Amino acid sequence: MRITRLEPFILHVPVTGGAIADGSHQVGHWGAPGVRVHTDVGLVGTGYTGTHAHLATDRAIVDLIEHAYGPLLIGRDPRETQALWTTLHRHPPLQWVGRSGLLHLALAAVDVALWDLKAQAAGEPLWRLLGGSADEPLEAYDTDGGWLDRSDAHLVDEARARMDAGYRAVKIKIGSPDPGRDLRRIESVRAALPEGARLMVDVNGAWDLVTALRVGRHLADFDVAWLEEPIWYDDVAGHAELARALATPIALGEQLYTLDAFRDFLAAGAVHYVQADAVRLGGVTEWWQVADLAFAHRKPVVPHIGDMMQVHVHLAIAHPACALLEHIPWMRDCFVEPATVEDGRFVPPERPGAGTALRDGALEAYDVRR
Ligand code: 0YR
Ligand code: MG
Repeated sequence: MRITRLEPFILHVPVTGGAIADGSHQVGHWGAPGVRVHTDVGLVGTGYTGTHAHLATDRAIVDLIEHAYGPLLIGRDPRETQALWTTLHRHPPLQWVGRSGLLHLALAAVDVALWDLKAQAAGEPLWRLLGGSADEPLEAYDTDGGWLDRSDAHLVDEARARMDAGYRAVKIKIGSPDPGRDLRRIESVRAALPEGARLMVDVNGAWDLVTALRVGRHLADFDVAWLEEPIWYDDVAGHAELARALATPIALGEQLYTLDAFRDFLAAGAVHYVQADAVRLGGVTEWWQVADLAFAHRKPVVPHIGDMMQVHVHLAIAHPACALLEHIPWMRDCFVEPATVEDGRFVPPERPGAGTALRDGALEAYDVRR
Protein backbone atom coordinates (compact mmCIF):
# COMPACT_ATOMS: atom_id res chain seq x y z
CA MET A 1 0.00 0.00 0.00
CA ARG A 2 1.33 3.44 -0.94
CA ILE A 3 0.22 6.96 -0.15
CA THR A 4 -0.76 8.74 -3.36
CA ARG A 5 -2.37 12.02 -2.33
CA LEU A 6 -3.28 14.25 0.64
CA GLU A 7 -6.63 16.01 0.82
CA PRO A 8 -6.65 18.64 3.60
CA PHE A 9 -9.83 20.01 5.17
CA ILE A 10 -10.83 22.48 7.88
CA LEU A 11 -14.09 21.71 9.66
CA HIS A 12 -15.71 24.45 11.74
CA VAL A 13 -18.67 22.96 13.57
CA PRO A 14 -21.05 25.15 15.60
CA VAL A 15 -21.12 24.30 19.30
CA THR A 16 -24.29 22.36 20.12
CA GLY A 17 -26.45 24.43 22.44
CA GLY A 18 -24.71 27.73 21.63
CA ALA A 19 -21.30 29.28 22.35
CA ILE A 20 -19.69 28.32 25.67
CA ALA A 21 -17.08 29.68 28.07
CA ASP A 22 -14.57 28.05 30.36
CA GLY A 23 -12.04 29.77 32.62
CA SER A 24 -9.84 30.84 29.69
CA HIS A 25 -11.77 30.40 26.44
CA GLN A 26 -14.94 31.35 24.63
CA VAL A 27 -15.85 28.87 21.94
CA GLY A 28 -18.56 29.25 19.31
CA HIS A 29 -17.29 26.64 16.86
CA TRP A 30 -15.08 23.59 17.27
CA GLY A 31 -12.29 23.40 14.71
CA ALA A 32 -10.97 20.24 13.11
CA PRO A 33 -8.19 20.96 10.64
CA GLY A 34 -7.13 17.65 9.18
CA VAL A 35 -6.40 15.47 6.21
CA ARG A 36 -7.70 12.56 4.19
CA VAL A 37 -4.78 10.38 3.11
CA HIS A 38 -5.43 8.56 -0.18
CA THR A 39 -3.72 5.31 -1.17
CA ASP A 40 -3.15 3.25 -4.29
CA VAL A 41 -5.43 0.48 -2.95
CA GLY A 42 -8.43 2.79 -2.64
CA LEU A 43 -8.41 3.08 1.16
CA VAL A 44 -8.64 6.60 2.55
CA GLY A 45 -7.44 7.43 6.08
CA THR A 46 -8.77 10.41 8.02
CA GLY A 47 -7.08 12.35 10.81
CA TYR A 48 -7.58 15.75 12.37
CA THR A 49 -6.56 17.81 15.36
CA GLY A 50 -8.80 19.97 17.58
CA THR A 51 -8.88 23.77 17.74
CA HIS A 52 -11.11 26.63 18.74
CA ALA A 53 -11.79 27.29 15.05
CA HIS A 54 -9.28 30.09 14.60
CA LEU A 55 -9.15 30.29 10.83
CA ALA A 56 -5.66 31.73 10.35
CA THR A 57 -3.98 29.07 12.49
CA ASP A 58 -6.20 26.30 11.13
CA ARG A 59 -5.03 27.30 7.65
CA ALA A 60 -1.42 27.18 8.83
CA ILE A 61 -1.94 23.66 10.22
CA VAL A 62 -3.32 22.28 6.94
CA ASP A 63 -0.60 24.09 4.97
CA LEU A 64 1.98 22.33 7.16
CA ILE A 65 0.28 18.97 6.60
CA GLU A 66 0.21 19.46 2.86
CA HIS A 67 3.52 21.20 2.19
CA ALA A 68 5.83 20.24 5.09
CA TYR A 69 4.75 16.62 5.56
CA GLY A 70 3.23 15.86 2.15
CA PRO A 71 6.53 15.40 0.30
CA LEU A 72 7.76 13.05 3.05
CA LEU A 73 4.60 10.93 2.85
CA ILE A 74 3.87 10.45 -0.84
CA GLY A 75 4.95 6.97 -1.97
CA ARG A 76 5.36 5.59 1.56
CA ASP A 77 3.48 2.64 3.09
CA PRO A 78 1.07 4.18 5.65
CA ARG A 79 1.22 1.07 7.87
CA GLU A 80 4.81 1.94 8.86
CA THR A 81 3.42 4.26 11.51
CA GLN A 82 6.39 4.38 13.88
CA ALA A 83 8.99 4.74 11.12
CA LEU A 84 6.95 7.47 9.46
CA TRP A 85 6.41 9.28 12.77
CA THR A 86 10.13 9.36 13.38
CA THR A 87 10.80 10.53 9.83
CA LEU A 88 8.30 13.37 10.10
CA HIS A 89 9.28 14.37 13.63
CA ARG A 90 13.04 14.29 13.12
CA HIS A 91 13.23 15.82 9.63
CA PRO A 92 15.95 18.41 10.40
CA PRO A 93 14.37 21.61 9.02
CA LEU A 94 11.05 20.66 10.68
CA GLN A 95 12.34 19.79 14.14
CA TRP A 96 14.25 23.08 14.04
CA VAL A 97 10.98 25.05 13.96
CA GLY A 98 8.39 22.83 15.62
CA ARG A 99 8.75 20.09 18.20
CA SER A 100 5.45 21.38 19.64
CA GLY A 101 2.81 23.93 18.63
CA LEU A 102 1.12 24.04 15.24
CA LEU A 103 3.52 21.65 13.55
CA HIS A 104 2.88 19.07 16.25
CA LEU A 105 -0.88 19.43 15.80
CA ALA A 106 -0.31 18.82 12.08
CA LEU A 107 1.76 15.72 12.94
CA ALA A 108 -1.08 14.45 15.13
CA ALA A 109 -3.58 14.74 12.29
CA VAL A 110 -1.28 12.85 9.92
CA ASP A 111 -0.45 10.11 12.43
CA VAL A 112 -4.12 9.49 13.25
CA ALA A 113 -4.88 9.19 9.52
CA LEU A 114 -2.09 6.61 9.16
CA TRP A 115 -3.43 4.55 12.08
CA ASP A 116 -6.90 4.81 10.56
CA LEU A 117 -5.48 3.31 7.37
CA LYS A 118 -3.59 0.62 9.26
CA ALA A 119 -6.74 -0.50 11.09
CA GLN A 120 -8.79 -0.38 7.88
CA ALA A 121 -6.16 -2.47 6.12
CA ALA A 122 -6.40 -4.99 8.97
CA GLY A 123 -10.19 -4.96 8.65
CA GLU A 124 -10.58 -4.13 12.36
CA PRO A 125 -11.55 -1.26 14.60
CA LEU A 126 -8.38 0.30 15.96
CA TRP A 127 -9.12 -0.79 19.54
CA ARG A 128 -8.97 -4.42 18.44
CA LEU A 129 -5.76 -3.93 16.45
CA LEU A 130 -4.27 -2.46 19.65
CA GLY A 131 -5.30 -5.51 21.67
CA GLY A 132 -8.38 -4.19 23.47
CA SER A 133 -11.56 -6.05 24.36
CA ALA A 134 -15.14 -4.83 24.06
CA ASP A 135 -15.94 -6.71 27.26
CA GLU A 136 -14.16 -4.19 29.46
CA PRO A 137 -16.51 -1.22 29.86
CA LEU A 138 -15.23 2.29 29.18
CA GLU A 139 -17.06 4.70 31.44
CA ALA A 140 -17.99 8.16 30.17
CA TYR A 141 -18.12 11.38 32.16
CA ASP A 142 -19.93 14.43 30.87
CA THR A 143 -18.55 17.97 30.60
CA ASP A 144 -21.16 19.51 28.32
CA GLY A 145 -23.59 20.37 31.13
CA GLY A 146 -21.10 22.38 33.18
CA TRP A 147 -19.94 25.47 31.26
CA LEU A 148 -18.78 28.53 33.15
CA ASP A 149 -21.24 30.94 31.51
CA ARG A 150 -24.34 28.88 32.31
CA SER A 151 -26.54 29.55 35.36
CA ASP A 152 -26.31 27.62 38.63
CA ALA A 153 -29.79 26.21 37.99
CA HIS A 154 -28.75 25.04 34.51
CA LEU A 155 -25.75 23.19 35.95
CA VAL A 156 -27.92 21.44 38.52
CA ASP A 157 -30.54 20.48 35.90
CA GLU A 158 -27.87 19.16 33.54
CA ALA A 159 -26.16 17.12 36.27
CA ARG A 160 -29.50 15.54 37.22
CA ALA A 161 -30.30 14.84 33.56
CA ARG A 162 -26.94 13.11 33.10
CA MET A 163 -27.56 10.90 36.13
CA ASP A 164 -30.99 10.00 34.74
CA ALA A 165 -29.27 9.07 31.46
CA GLY A 166 -26.97 6.65 33.28
CA TYR A 167 -23.80 8.68 33.81
CA ARG A 168 -22.00 8.28 37.14
CA ALA A 169 -19.62 11.24 36.76
CA VAL A 170 -19.80 14.87 35.61
CA LYS A 171 -17.36 17.76 35.36
CA ILE A 172 -18.09 21.45 35.77
CA LYS A 173 -16.03 24.46 34.79
CA ILE A 174 -14.72 26.80 37.48
CA GLY A 175 -12.18 29.64 37.40
CA SER A 176 -14.70 32.50 37.65
CA PRO A 177 -13.33 35.91 38.63
CA ASP A 178 -15.19 35.28 41.93
CA PRO A 179 -14.03 32.00 43.54
CA GLY A 180 -17.01 32.24 45.91
CA ARG A 181 -19.28 31.71 42.91
CA ASP A 182 -17.25 28.64 41.93
CA LEU A 183 -17.60 27.10 45.38
CA ARG A 184 -21.34 27.79 45.51
CA ARG A 185 -21.79 26.07 42.16
CA ILE A 186 -19.74 23.07 43.26
CA GLU A 187 -21.84 22.83 46.41
CA SER A 188 -25.12 23.00 44.43
CA VAL A 189 -24.10 20.35 41.92
CA ARG A 190 -22.70 18.06 44.60
CA ALA A 191 -25.99 18.32 46.51
CA ALA A 192 -27.91 17.33 43.35
CA LEU A 193 -25.83 14.22 42.69
CA PRO A 194 -26.64 10.81 44.13
CA GLU A 195 -24.38 9.04 46.61
CA GLY A 196 -21.26 7.70 44.91
CA ALA A 197 -21.41 9.90 41.80
CA ARG A 198 -18.12 11.56 40.88
CA LEU A 199 -17.80 15.33 40.46
CA MET A 200 -14.75 16.90 38.82
CA VAL A 201 -13.83 20.58 38.36
CA ASP A 202 -11.80 22.21 35.56
CA VAL A 203 -10.14 25.63 35.82
CA ASN A 204 -8.68 25.59 32.29
CA GLY A 205 -5.53 27.28 33.57
CA ALA A 206 -7.24 30.44 34.84
CA TRP A 207 -5.79 30.61 38.37
CA ASP A 208 -2.40 31.62 39.70
CA LEU A 209 -0.71 29.37 42.26
CA VAL A 210 -1.82 31.45 45.25
CA THR A 211 -5.48 31.28 44.21
CA ALA A 212 -5.17 27.57 43.54
CA LEU A 213 -3.69 26.92 46.99
CA ARG A 214 -6.33 29.06 48.70
CA VAL A 215 -9.47 27.93 46.83
CA GLY A 216 -8.25 24.41 46.19
CA ARG A 217 -8.29 23.57 49.90
CA HIS A 218 -12.10 23.84 49.96
CA LEU A 219 -12.65 21.26 47.22
CA ALA A 220 -12.23 18.32 49.57
CA ASP A 221 -15.38 19.50 51.42
CA PHE A 222 -17.37 18.50 48.35
CA ASP A 223 -15.52 15.28 47.58
CA VAL A 224 -14.23 16.65 44.25
CA ALA A 225 -12.61 13.76 42.38
CA TRP A 226 -10.01 15.93 40.65
CA LEU A 227 -8.92 19.52 40.13
CA GLU A 228 -8.06 20.03 36.44
CA GLU A 229 -5.59 22.49 34.91
CA PRO A 230 -5.60 24.75 37.97
CA ILE A 231 -2.69 26.95 36.84
CA TRP A 232 -0.51 27.70 33.83
CA TYR A 233 -0.31 24.59 31.65
CA ASP A 234 3.48 24.18 31.54
CA ASP A 235 4.25 24.93 35.22
CA VAL A 236 5.69 21.67 36.53
CA ALA A 237 6.94 23.06 39.87
CA GLY A 238 3.67 24.87 40.59
CA HIS A 239 1.57 21.77 39.94
CA ALA A 240 3.95 19.69 42.06
CA GLU A 241 3.53 22.13 44.95
CA LEU A 242 -0.26 21.97 44.58
CA ALA A 243 -0.27 18.18 44.36
CA ARG A 244 1.60 18.05 47.68
CA ALA A 245 -0.51 20.74 49.38
CA LEU A 246 -4.04 19.69 48.39
CA ALA A 247 -6.10 16.66 49.35
CA THR A 248 -7.77 16.78 45.92
CA PRO A 249 -5.91 15.01 43.07
CA ILE A 250 -4.55 17.05 40.14
CA ALA A 251 -5.55 16.33 36.53
CA LEU A 252 -3.84 17.83 33.49
CA GLY A 253 -2.43 17.11 30.08
CA GLU A 254 -4.88 18.38 27.46
CA GLN A 255 -2.44 21.19 26.60
CA LEU A 256 0.80 19.20 26.73
CA TYR A 257 2.43 18.42 23.39
CA THR A 258 5.15 15.90 24.09
CA LEU A 259 6.21 12.70 25.80
CA ASP A 260 8.98 14.76 27.40
CA ALA A 261 6.47 17.12 29.03
CA PHE A 262 4.51 14.21 30.53
CA ARG A 263 7.75 12.63 31.75
CA ASP A 264 8.60 15.84 33.61
CA PHE A 265 5.15 16.16 35.24
CA LEU A 266 5.12 12.49 36.24
CA ALA A 267 8.68 12.54 37.56
CA ALA A 268 7.89 15.62 39.68
CA GLY A 269 4.74 14.07 41.14
CA ALA A 270 2.81 17.00 39.64
CA VAL A 271 -0.12 15.05 38.16
CA HIS A 272 -2.48 12.30 39.34
CA TYR A 273 -4.88 11.95 36.38
CA VAL A 274 -3.02 12.00 33.05
CA GLN A 275 -5.21 13.62 30.39
CA ALA A 276 -3.14 12.76 27.35
CA ASP A 277 -4.69 13.99 24.11
CA ALA A 278 -3.72 12.13 20.94
CA VAL A 279 -4.48 15.14 18.77
CA ARG A 280 -2.13 17.46 20.66
CA LEU A 281 0.51 14.82 21.26
CA GLY A 282 1.79 13.55 17.93
CA GLY A 283 -1.15 11.21 17.29
CA VAL A 284 -1.71 7.61 18.33
CA THR A 285 2.01 6.87 18.23
CA GLU A 286 3.07 9.36 20.89
CA TRP A 287 -0.16 9.01 22.90
CA TRP A 288 0.54 5.31 23.42
CA GLN A 289 4.03 6.09 24.70
CA VAL A 290 2.60 8.58 27.20
CA ALA A 291 -0.08 6.13 28.33
CA ASP A 292 2.57 3.45 28.89
CA LEU A 293 4.66 5.94 30.85
CA ALA A 294 1.69 6.84 33.05
CA PHE A 295 0.92 3.14 33.53
CA ALA A 296 4.50 2.60 34.71
CA HIS A 297 3.87 5.34 37.30
CA ARG A 298 0.56 3.62 38.23
CA LYS A 299 -1.36 6.75 37.28
CA PRO A 300 -4.74 6.59 35.48
CA VAL A 301 -5.00 8.01 31.97
CA VAL A 302 -8.25 9.86 31.26
CA PRO A 303 -7.96 11.24 27.73
CA HIS A 304 -9.32 14.66 26.85
CA ILE A 305 -12.74 14.72 25.05
CA GLY A 306 -13.63 11.32 23.70
CA ASP A 307 -16.36 12.30 21.33
CA MET A 308 -14.94 15.00 19.15
CA MET A 309 -11.74 13.02 19.32
CA GLN A 310 -13.18 9.79 18.00
CA VAL A 311 -9.83 8.03 18.16
CA HIS A 312 -9.77 8.36 21.95
CA VAL A 313 -12.60 5.87 22.28
CA HIS A 314 -10.42 3.28 20.56
CA LEU A 315 -7.31 4.15 22.56
CA ALA A 316 -9.12 4.19 25.90
CA ILE A 317 -10.75 0.80 25.24
CA ALA A 318 -7.36 -0.67 24.39
CA HIS A 319 -4.96 0.81 26.94
CA PRO A 320 -4.76 -0.74 30.43
CA ALA A 321 -4.31 2.68 32.11
CA CYS A 322 -7.74 3.89 30.86
CA ALA A 323 -11.16 3.27 32.37
CA LEU A 324 -12.84 6.69 31.93
CA LEU A 325 -13.20 9.14 29.05
CA GLU A 326 -14.61 12.66 28.65
CA HIS A 327 -17.75 13.26 26.59
CA ILE A 328 -18.59 16.50 24.74
CA PRO A 329 -20.78 15.68 21.72
CA TRP A 330 -20.23 18.72 19.50
CA MET A 331 -19.01 16.89 16.38
CA ARG A 332 -21.49 14.03 16.25
CA ASP A 333 -22.90 15.16 12.92
CA CYS A 334 -19.54 14.75 11.16
CA PHE A 335 -18.88 11.03 11.41
CA VAL A 336 -19.94 7.77 9.83
CA GLU A 337 -19.93 6.18 13.30
CA PRO A 338 -20.05 8.92 15.96
CA ALA A 339 -18.88 7.98 19.47
CA THR A 340 -21.96 7.02 21.44
CA VAL A 341 -22.65 6.71 25.16
CA GLU A 342 -25.31 4.32 26.42
CA ASP A 343 -26.06 3.92 30.11
CA GLY A 344 -22.95 5.93 30.97
CA ARG A 345 -20.58 3.84 28.86
CA PHE A 346 -19.03 4.27 25.44
CA VAL A 347 -20.32 1.77 22.91
CA PRO A 348 -17.34 -0.05 21.32
CA PRO A 349 -17.09 1.07 17.67
CA GLU A 350 -17.57 -1.65 15.08
CA ARG A 351 -16.28 -0.21 11.83
CA PRO A 352 -12.69 -0.91 10.72
CA GLY A 353 -10.44 2.10 11.29
CA ALA A 354 -9.88 4.73 13.95
CA GLY A 355 -13.45 6.07 13.97
CA THR A 356 -12.44 9.23 12.13
CA ALA A 357 -14.18 8.58 8.79
CA LEU A 358 -16.34 11.58 7.83
CA ARG A 359 -19.90 10.93 6.69
CA ASP A 360 -20.99 11.89 3.19
CA GLY A 361 -21.86 15.58 3.23
CA ALA A 362 -19.75 16.51 6.28
CA LEU A 363 -17.14 18.30 4.18
CA GLU A 364 -19.84 20.10 2.21
CA ALA A 365 -21.52 21.16 5.46
CA TYR A 366 -18.53 22.20 7.56
CA ASP A 367 -15.31 22.57 5.51
CA VAL A 368 -14.65 26.31 5.48
CA ARG A 369 -12.24 25.91 2.55
CA ARG A 370 -15.06 24.85 0.22
C1 0YR B 1 -13.44 24.80 25.49
N1 0YR B 1 -12.18 19.75 28.60
C2 0YR B 1 -11.85 20.99 28.29
C3 0YR B 1 -12.99 23.37 25.56
C4 0YR B 1 -12.38 21.50 26.99
C5 0YR B 1 -12.43 22.99 26.91
O1 0YR B 1 -12.34 25.65 25.77
O2 0YR B 1 -11.96 23.19 24.63
O3 0YR B 1 -13.22 23.51 27.94
O4 0YR B 1 -11.55 21.05 25.98
O5 0YR B 1 -11.14 21.60 29.03
O6 0YR B 1 -11.72 19.18 29.67
MG1 MG C 1 -10.19 20.34 30.49
